[in-house]
Amino acid sequence: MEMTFRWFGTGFDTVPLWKIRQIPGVTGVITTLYDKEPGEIWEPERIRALRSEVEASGLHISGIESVNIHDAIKVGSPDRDLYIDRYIQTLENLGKEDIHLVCYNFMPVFDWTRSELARVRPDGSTVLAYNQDAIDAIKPENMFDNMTKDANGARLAGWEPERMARIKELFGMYRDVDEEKLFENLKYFLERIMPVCNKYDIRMAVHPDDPAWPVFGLPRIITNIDNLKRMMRMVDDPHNGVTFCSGSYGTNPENDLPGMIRSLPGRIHFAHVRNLKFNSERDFEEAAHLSSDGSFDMYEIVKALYDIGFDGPIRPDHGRMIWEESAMPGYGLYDRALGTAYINGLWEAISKSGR
Ligand SMILES: [Mn+2]
Repeated sequence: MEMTFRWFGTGFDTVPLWKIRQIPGVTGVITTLYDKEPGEIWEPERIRALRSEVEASGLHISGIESVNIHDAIKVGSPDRDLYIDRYIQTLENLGKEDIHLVCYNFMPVFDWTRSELARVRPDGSTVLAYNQDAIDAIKPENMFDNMTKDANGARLAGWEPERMARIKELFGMYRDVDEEKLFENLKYFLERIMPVCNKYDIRMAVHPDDPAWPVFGLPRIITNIDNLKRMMRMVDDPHNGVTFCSGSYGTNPENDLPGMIRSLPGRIHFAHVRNLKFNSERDFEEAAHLSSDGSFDMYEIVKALYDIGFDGPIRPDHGRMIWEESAMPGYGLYDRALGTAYINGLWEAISKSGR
């Protein structure tokens, strides 16, 4: 594995590259052009400038999270080919800059969803949390206000104000899209992009839906191992792979996380490692990465990645907000740096005990 850290880019991230460079073991960043709308082409000059900036700090670009997918592609509307052509052009431009990993998601309307962005934990830290009853009480059109009120002024990925202003139109677009249709449209998209992925050796890594079940009556398909296997079979190319995000799949306690990892050898291209604490079946909050702070066995998760020979980028995922840091919720420096050190420690111990 390669230890990496998510970085949203200068002007968007509160954490500068030089601080990331000082976290032991981190050699790469997972980054993006945060101002790009889904459907826009990423110009070679912009990608080159991003690459130069990252490399000047002594790091490199380990992958892109994310190149977002236009709704026309997800709903399969007649203009989807135009947007797929643009996506292919972006992939080509990334490939030419020696970038070989792209994370994306296939969630309708809403990206990752939480009911709170700053729930206070017993130790005084704040975390993102999800309560099903609270979500059930919110109208979809009010989700944006709910999501952004505790965002410390940050622009949240997937919750851009321009997008949320079109919320009713978006719901209309997805009216006739069910799970089957979503699978079909994903297949169509993947089949069209595989040639460029093969040409430049770009690994596509779909991020799971978070939480891993339908919200607001919208279908969600990247939720469990059966659906993942179906997706791998339907476009059976090693470049069609997954982002294994423990925190997202783990929202459903029926997902056996180490078991899922072990059944996807060669198809996990990127790993997000974090922990959740379940307070009840309908309520969870994000926790420190340490196993004992949450509900997951982080040793077993990291060991499964080690055992399948995982060689892609790994990154700590959402951290708690601690030590009076003010940052995009989930994306402060301190707790993610602690998470990095912990994952590195698990990895070293596992690799040495296997000798
Ligand atoms: Mn994730």
